[in-house]
Amino acid sequence: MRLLLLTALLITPALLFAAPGLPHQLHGTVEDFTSGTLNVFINDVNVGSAAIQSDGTFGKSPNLFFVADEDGAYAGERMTFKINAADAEGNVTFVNGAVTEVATRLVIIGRDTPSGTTQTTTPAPVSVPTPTTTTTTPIKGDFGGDGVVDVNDFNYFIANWGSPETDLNGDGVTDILDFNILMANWK
Ligand SMILES: [Ca+2]
Ligand SMILES: [Ca+2]
Repeated sequence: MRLLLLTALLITPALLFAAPGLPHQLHGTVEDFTSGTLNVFINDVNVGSAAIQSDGTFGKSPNLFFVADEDGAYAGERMTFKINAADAEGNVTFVNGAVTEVATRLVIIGRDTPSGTTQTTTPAPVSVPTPTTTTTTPIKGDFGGDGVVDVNDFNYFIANWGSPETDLNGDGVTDILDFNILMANWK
């Protein structure tokens, strides 16, 4: 019994640290290369290698490429690249379960253009601003102009029934159609 308990105590911590994280899938292009290997490093440790295809791509179907996270310890770490053994541009932050497109190339001292490495990000949803509407047109049916359609407007409306005076829909007469508009705008 005591031996079993001791064994359990020894195994439990190992299980806790062994939880694997989802891999991070990488694919993209390697400038000026049509063969060789793109190596991925985290903290100077080679964590994955992808074959560069004849069209300069890597990680494309059917040669999908994943950086595994067997110990669940890579989230937030920075992945850097080497083309064969030579330093390549850019870095990608490891995110469990993410898919990142990378365009990389050799680091060349004195290259005057910025880094060629890109990381796709899910664009943030565009928030459509609520237009600030200034009510410049008077409320239909507010004949008194006090901002509300109420009994005063109603009385005036009824008094002008049939006339163009309180016509709200533009047909030249005040009738049931205008009454409906009046009711729709009732305070
Ligand atoms: Ca009114
Ligand atoms: Ca009318």
